[in-house]
Amino acid sequence: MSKRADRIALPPVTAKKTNLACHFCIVGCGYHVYKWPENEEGGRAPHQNALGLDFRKQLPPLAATLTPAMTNVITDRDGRRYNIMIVPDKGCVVNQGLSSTRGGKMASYMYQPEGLTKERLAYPRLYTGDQWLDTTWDKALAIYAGVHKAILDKEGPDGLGFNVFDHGGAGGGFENTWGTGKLIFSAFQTPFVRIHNRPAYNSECHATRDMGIGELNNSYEDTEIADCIVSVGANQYETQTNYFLAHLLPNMQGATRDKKKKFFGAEPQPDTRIVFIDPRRTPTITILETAVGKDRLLHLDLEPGTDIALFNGVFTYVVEQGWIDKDFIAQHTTGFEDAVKANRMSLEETSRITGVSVDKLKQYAEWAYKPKAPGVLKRTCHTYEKGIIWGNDNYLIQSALLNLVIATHNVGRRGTGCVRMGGHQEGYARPPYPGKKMIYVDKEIIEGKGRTLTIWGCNAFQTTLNAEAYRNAVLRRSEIVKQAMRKLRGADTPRIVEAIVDAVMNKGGLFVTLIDLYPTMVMDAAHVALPAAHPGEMNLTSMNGERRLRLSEKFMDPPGVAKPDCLIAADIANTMKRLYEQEGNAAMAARFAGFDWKTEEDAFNDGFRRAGQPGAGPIDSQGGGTGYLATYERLRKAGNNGVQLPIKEYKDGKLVGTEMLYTDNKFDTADGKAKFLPSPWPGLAAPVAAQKAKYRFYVNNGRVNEVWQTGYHNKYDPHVKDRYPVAIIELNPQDARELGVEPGDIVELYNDYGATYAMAYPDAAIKRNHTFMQFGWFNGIVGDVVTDWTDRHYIPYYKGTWANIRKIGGGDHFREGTSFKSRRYQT
Ligand SMILES: Nc1nc2c(c(=O)[nH]1)N[C@H]1C(S)=C(S)[C@@H](COP(=O)(O)OP(=O)(O)OC[C@H]3O[C@@H](n4cnc5c(=O)[nH]c(N)nc54)[C@H](O)[C@@H]3O)O[C@H]1N2
Ligand SMILES: Nc1nc2c(c(=O)[nH]1)N[C@H]1C(S)=C(S)[C@@H](COP(=O)(O)OP(=O)(O)OC[C@H]3O[C@@H](n4cnc5c(=O)[nH]c(N)nc54)[C@H](O)[C@@H]3O)O[C@H]1N2
Ligand SMILES: [Mo]
Repeated sequence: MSKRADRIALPPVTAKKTNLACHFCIVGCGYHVYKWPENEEGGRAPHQNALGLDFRKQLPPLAATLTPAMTNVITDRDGRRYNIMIVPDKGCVVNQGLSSTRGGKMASYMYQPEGLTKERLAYPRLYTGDQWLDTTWDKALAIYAGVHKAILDKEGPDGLGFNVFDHGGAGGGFENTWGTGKLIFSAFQTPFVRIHNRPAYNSECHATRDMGIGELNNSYEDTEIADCIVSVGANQYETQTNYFLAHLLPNMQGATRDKKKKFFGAEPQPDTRIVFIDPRRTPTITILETAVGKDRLLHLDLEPGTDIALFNGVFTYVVEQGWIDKDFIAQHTTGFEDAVKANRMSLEETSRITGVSVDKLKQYAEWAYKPKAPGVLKRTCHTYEKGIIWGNDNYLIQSALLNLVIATHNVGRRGTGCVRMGGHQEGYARPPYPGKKMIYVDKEIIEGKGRTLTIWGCNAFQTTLNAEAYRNAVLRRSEIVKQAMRKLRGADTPRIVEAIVDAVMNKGGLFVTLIDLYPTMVMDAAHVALPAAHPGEMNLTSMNGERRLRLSEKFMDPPGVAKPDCLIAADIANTMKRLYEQEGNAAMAARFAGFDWKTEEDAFNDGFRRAGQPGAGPIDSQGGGTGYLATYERLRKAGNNGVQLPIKEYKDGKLVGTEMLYTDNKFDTADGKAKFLPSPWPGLAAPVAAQKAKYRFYVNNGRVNEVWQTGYHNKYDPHVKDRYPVAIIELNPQDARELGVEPGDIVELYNDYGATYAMAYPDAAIKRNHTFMQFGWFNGIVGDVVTDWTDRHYIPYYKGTWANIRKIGGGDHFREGTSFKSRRYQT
């Protein structure tokens, strides 16, 4: 898409129309795709274009959201070229016609051999020692399977490493998590696996699950009808944009009063209030202040990493005030008294630790938990994300928060809930993890363990903790394999396999495979690269943050010979199976059986649907039960509104879902009772505290609106790359002056773990000695200065590290092309 495009071709009425849930975040906004031959165009009269809009006169405001970025020209495998237009669906209850700056560019990010996405992997590639060469699937699979089989035979599966996505949307969906999971856990049976965003195979939510409460337990509608919203470590405007615009904001603006009446009748309806718990003044906070004023908004700008103390103090206070649901606690929970005892903390002590005044703590407690009339509990919806998931002790923070939520019965009632805001959409369906205990995979790789590493739809080079040390180890070990490959001349597959196996078994090498859309930074270490397909190029089901399952339909071909991940998994399994059959090993061949899928629908039916069949037992607590009711055909009909899992029944031609979990007060514990967990304040972990003692700046980090994750598409998009040529670091202007740093200057961050670069972006909203750095960007990797400390389940504290900053040089050329206006819209 050219930067200067100012004209949009309209879809003719004959355009093919399909559904697509945006794959750029958990919210999963509904979009419609229109596709029609390149040389055709619809007319401006409403009956002449597929949008049914009258373009002969000026459209009324917001009648349609249409930009050149929502269009593209694509080429299918038969060589035919088509226009595509991907526009938000007004009929979708999730986004109601809104589009984010990310989803609104989906069309631009579909494959175009001459355009923005031209770097996509289209063919399998083999690193021959000194050069990447395109090769065939057969050759690449033969080498991959040959190496894996040799290691499996020699020493079993423990050294077969995988970094793999576990989610929905792109790089996920039920089809692909099932395909990869079945391959890795049932066929290879390796425990040496980590998830895309953390260094082990585990949950982001151990504590809440131990307490019996799954993390996606309400609907976006509950945010619309809540009396109070408590947002903890989440920046919804930038990270769940249309959840914020279509659900949170309308409630704060009073636009949902009628809905509340419908739900709650005569129950008192106080003006909605919101409490943000975040060390940083986020764009979400400033935008909301601008939209609805400051009176009903409270920001608890706590000291980094002190959430546990904050929740314990407020829990103690709320219990003392009697603002709890005693009957509910008595009948449906266990462990209350122990938690009260273990977590007791006065508001004065809480204030001393968190830096939040006693008055503000009381205000929070009153807004969120003080009954709205005698005996009438508030309906408070708690939403949290990476500020505490990647916070100072994930397990204890979630315990502390949930204690407060359970005591005040803010779960299982409409208008309440305690939920992750979420990252990607979800699509989890996998056999159980085969390991006896979790493994800190990254650390073991650094220590020289593991023989192979398949990096599948993720990129730890840019996103892991202690990232510089990690990259260093992987690059060093992969180079040993490259050396061995470099010496080969005219070698056939067995000889190539032999050389690789020798390098990894005897010389400390690591054989690295990338399965991705793009040749990412991981290519620096890889030996084989396999091209994957993403939504739109395949059929894919995933669920959003309110468990809404949708089918995103295929509307175009993937580039070259790229394939859906589930079918790549099947190819790997089938190649392994053939190798074992050839040597007459029926037992091992059987382990790799069950992958005779022709399409992604076969993978869906094998995984998601079978998981839910009566008697088979649920594989995933959120998808299980009655999953067999879901077919592609029914989901296609359910359109962008889909169905909220778990599915209850199929009635009158419709799938019937579940809006809220735990309305029956039966929780996911053995005795069905929600469980309080003691979570006393532990302080900062020693390695983190050591950085804090030694270095000046708190290096907070996370997302910016325009960029999706590692920027795998964005880095080729001038609209985004010119805005963020280097990862930005927001810092206080006074601090910047002291460092002699101007906006746009390049600075170095360094501490005991590593060093990286960033582009200075001073903003008065950032406190003295605090910073906020864009995470995951290819040019400036904050993970280089993140410590290797994790909680007991190997959950990192990505958000908390400290570093020094020094100026590297002037950024004149960045200043010319980049705006340094505050990213916080303010009046
Ligand atoms: N310091 C710090 N570190 C963090 C975080 C933080 O807040 N701070 N956040 C963490 C979190 S929450 C996350 S989610 C991670 C993100 O870390 P990653 O998951 O590693 O980052 P992504 O960019 O989402 O990686 C997706 C990769 O898969 C490819 N891809 C996309 N779609 C497909 C597909 O359909 N198939 C295949 N095979 N590949 C595909 C993309 O090209 C890209 O290379 O980072 C984590 N790391
Ligand atoms: N635009 C955009 N949207 C995205 C993504 C993206 O890459 N770009 N990625 C998606 C993914 S995978 C994820 S996981 C989500 C993440 O969504 P969010 O969690 O909303 O985003 P983050 O920016 O990672 O971090 C949230 C907040 O944590 C705060 N924080 C830092 N330390 C602390 C602390 O000690 N206590 C508390 N209470 N807060 C703290 C930060 O100041 C920050 O405002 O976003 C999703 N949406
Ligand atoms: Mo995430």
